[in-house]
Amino acid sequence: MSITAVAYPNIALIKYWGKRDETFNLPATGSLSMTLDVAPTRTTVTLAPGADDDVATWRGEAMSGDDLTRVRSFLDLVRELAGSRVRAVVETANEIPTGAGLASSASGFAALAAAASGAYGLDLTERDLSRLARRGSGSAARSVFGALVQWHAGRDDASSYAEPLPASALELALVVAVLSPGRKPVGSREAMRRTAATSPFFPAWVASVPTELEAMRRAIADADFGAVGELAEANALRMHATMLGAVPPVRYWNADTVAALDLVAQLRTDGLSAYATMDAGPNVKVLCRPQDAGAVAERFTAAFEDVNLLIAGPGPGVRIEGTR
Ligand code: 2P0
Repeated sequence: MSITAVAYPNIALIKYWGKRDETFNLPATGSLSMTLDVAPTRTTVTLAPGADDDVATWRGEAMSGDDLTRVRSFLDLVRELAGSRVRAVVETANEIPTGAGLASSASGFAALAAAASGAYGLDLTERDLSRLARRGSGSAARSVFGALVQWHAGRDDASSYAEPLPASALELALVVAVLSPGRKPVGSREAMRRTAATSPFFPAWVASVPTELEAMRRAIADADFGAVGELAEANALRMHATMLGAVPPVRYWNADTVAALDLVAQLRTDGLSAYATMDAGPNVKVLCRPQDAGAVAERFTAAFEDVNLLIAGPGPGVRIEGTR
């Protein structure tokens, strides 16, 4: 049995930062994101009866170390649900440009959850697929669905899942400006843990997110682009402020980050409705209306000698592409 699934990355407008429970990957707060239409991950899971252990490849090369351990632990979860001891071969590839700051773990675990649950014969609802993907990586719970998605923090494993927001007339584009490729100094998992454990600002973050989520839901329902942008930018800055309060501080920003944020502010002064968001890295992503994305990209090209740009719109949820 062999199943191939495809999933896309997502970018949070209200961020997930901090866990309440590490075993079940329960977040401290809810979050809200847009699934993108660029940089998919394609994953095939093939059952291998008789094999001693799981094998995984990424773009044809054998995975090892922590990456392999994470895939195996995830397959153990699926096997537990399916009552199976059969090992598997996992082949995965993504088109995410290295260092683009688009987390590959979200698309990666959404695709793995769909392919593995299918290969092991689990017939999951989308909600249960989202819960399963969450166990691999929190943000993967959101990539199960397309376009605008909310992940409910929930109280426990059963109640922490993502679901699509009601249809809205809001049109969004995201310009990803990659100014600083290369590995980040602290991975997001460790940075999150440190922030929750040591930042005196973390309780304030947890207390403020529910109100921000409500405001964001309203702004989306009203298709109020300006309100969506303002809320998203403020939320991203608050997430980073919370990290800066950690001991030792988690600072992803560099000089290019500040220059890019200045440029986004300048775009607004110049009458272009654009707002910044950032994740666990130094790169800045710009939210704008689809018809403005080209102009935003041009301003980045003009301002920075060495910038790679990616323009994304809303993309689909995870789908099964093939069964053999
Ligand atoms: C988000 N990020 O909401 C936030 C904003 C990064 C910054 O979700 O430990 O890889 O696997 O649950 O999902 C990155 O964290 O963390 C993330 P785990 P994940 O998109």
